[in-house]
Amino acid sequence: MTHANPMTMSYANILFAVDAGIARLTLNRPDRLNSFNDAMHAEVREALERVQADASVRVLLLTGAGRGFCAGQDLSDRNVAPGAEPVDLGASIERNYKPLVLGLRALPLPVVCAVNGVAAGAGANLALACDLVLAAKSASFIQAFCRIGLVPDSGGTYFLPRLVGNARAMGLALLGDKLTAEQAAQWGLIWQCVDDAELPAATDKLLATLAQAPTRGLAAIKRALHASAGNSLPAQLDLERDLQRALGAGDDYREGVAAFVEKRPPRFKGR
Ligand code: T3D
Repeated sequence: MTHANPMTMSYANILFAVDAGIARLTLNRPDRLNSFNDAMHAEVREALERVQADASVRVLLLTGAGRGFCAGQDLSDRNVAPGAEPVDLGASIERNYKPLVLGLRALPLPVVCAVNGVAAGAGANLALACDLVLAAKSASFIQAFCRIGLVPDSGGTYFLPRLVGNARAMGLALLGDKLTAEQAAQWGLIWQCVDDAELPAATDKLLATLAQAPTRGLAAIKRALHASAGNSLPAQLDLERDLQRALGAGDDYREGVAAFVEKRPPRFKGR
């Protein structure tokens, strides 16, 4: 499907385009397996601000160029040689990784991650911060932090135990072994693993579905599921009530019910 006004923005370290309700953000430093430096972080932040500000966007895709998805922080970007001045990694997290993860989680639309190759370090946890993760069979997930004396960041210590339980989270984080995409899907770390050749078509199909969906309703589902980890059952029931009340007053709910009654496909506007 082609939109009347497809929009492509020019960046040095990412590709970003909006078309037909779909925003596509591709990490684009393939010679470094799309690892993050400050410049790439800044471009991703700006692209996410565009997504947030553009009411026509109904779904966001995050993926990587080349053979990798993302290898986390660019380890060649700073001097950490023995004897060098210590670097403040906390400042890097505060400035870059924390806003990135929180920004993706807070976006009021579904975020799809198509993991096209290896996802290591913060790259693995960036994928887990997305709402639906598809991965090519040849892709893998590596909690590489322990190999360089660090702790999983970008939400790794939050997502892993919640997604796969403590035993598997400990194994992944303490050993830093490669987890294949197939195993990741079997463990419930990701939504789906598909054959490499099928990843583009499977991703496009998912994006097309989500771009036609009742976006405001999906945003509420995302919000409720994310809130459930920290809520009691009564608090969660209250949240569901409040969200349902707001959605029940919306156009998409009326359209969904009308379409059901009239036995026709719904035409959701995302409101
Ligand atoms: O700001 C902060 O530092 C705090 C935040 C930290 C967040 C983090 O993400 S810390 C963890 C950083 N990431 C890693 O430790 C992963 C490092 N990479 C790897 O272990 C391996 O590259 C992979 C397992 C991901 C893939 O292995 P392989 O054999 O498929 O590829 P390769 O040959 O290692 O990498 C290909 C090229 O990409 C290579 O460059 P070359 O030799 O062709 O010129 C390699 O150096 C480069 N590359 C891969 N990962 C990184 C990288 N360059 C810079 N930084 C990287 N993270």
